[in-house]
Amino acid sequence: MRNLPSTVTILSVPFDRGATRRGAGQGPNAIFGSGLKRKLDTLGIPYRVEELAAPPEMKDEAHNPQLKHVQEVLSINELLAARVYALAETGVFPLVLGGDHSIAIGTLAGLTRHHRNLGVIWLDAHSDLNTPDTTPSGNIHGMSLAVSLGKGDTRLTSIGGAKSPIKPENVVLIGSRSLDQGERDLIRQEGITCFTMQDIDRLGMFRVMEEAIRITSAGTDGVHLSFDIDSVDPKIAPGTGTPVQGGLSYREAHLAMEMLSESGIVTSAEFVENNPLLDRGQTTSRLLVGLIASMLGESIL
Ligand code: HAR
Ligand code: MN
Ligand code: MN
Ligand code: MN
Repeated sequence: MRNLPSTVTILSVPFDRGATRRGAGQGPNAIFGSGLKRKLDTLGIPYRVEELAAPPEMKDEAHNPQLKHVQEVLSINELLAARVYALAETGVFPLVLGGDHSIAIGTLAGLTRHHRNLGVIWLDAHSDLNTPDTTPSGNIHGMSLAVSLGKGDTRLTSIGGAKSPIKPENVVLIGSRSLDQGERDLIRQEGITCFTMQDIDRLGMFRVMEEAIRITSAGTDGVHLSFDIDSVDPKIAPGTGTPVQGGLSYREAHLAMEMLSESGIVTSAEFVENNPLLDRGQTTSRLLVGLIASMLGESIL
């Protein structure tokens, strides 16, 4: 075992209004039900658990089909940003359990109030780089990285108050295989490093992760891991709302977590888009417990 963080605060965020399919709101409970606490006890990692209550469903006065459920998304992410900021200030490792990926808006808003120059590793089948102008769905979980780069609806980009937005050169996307045209344009325009599944096929996960670690740790004052479970192939992680074929294998996903742990660069993490209503038994939740353990320092030998 190596590089165990000193204390972890698990923030459970049972929120799923950023997506079309409901169920990711039950993701955190499913992960606990699959033995996360037992696993952390075994690893000897001290932790606390907090739950952020999801906001009540709100009447959307000015319903915008390009920005669905924006009131609820604003409300949960303001709470989350404040909590993550406070945790980062005290030096504990924030481990956020989602919830759909729209909660990355709050996590990153809180982190960038503390870290002036944060690196971000975004493992996802998607890039979540849409804006209200480019979104094909209106779902805000497809916009969270764009918002964190300062692009999109100003109510979303100003969550968490004054902070330094993520710099595109500090972001690395890994596992991408479903990108919309507006997202491709933004990746090119901003010069964001993107390791697609084809890159992983060609270079291997080991080299991709070496590069990702190098890029996100160069000159930064912290690195956040944003792990969307749909980065993993739906054959082994079926419990997710927008599955895309041709994803990471079990070992590729674990190797990524093991290398991040060995590198010692990761200062916060979130695991999102686990939807137990779509899972095959506890296949996906159990996989997540294993991946979180690897990221926190569990080693094979
Ligand atoms: N790109 C599509 C959209 O914007 C799908 C994004 C959805 N899914 C996620 N995000 N799980 O990673 O609607
Ligand atoms: Mn710090
Ligand atoms: Mn995502
Ligand atoms: Mn995704």
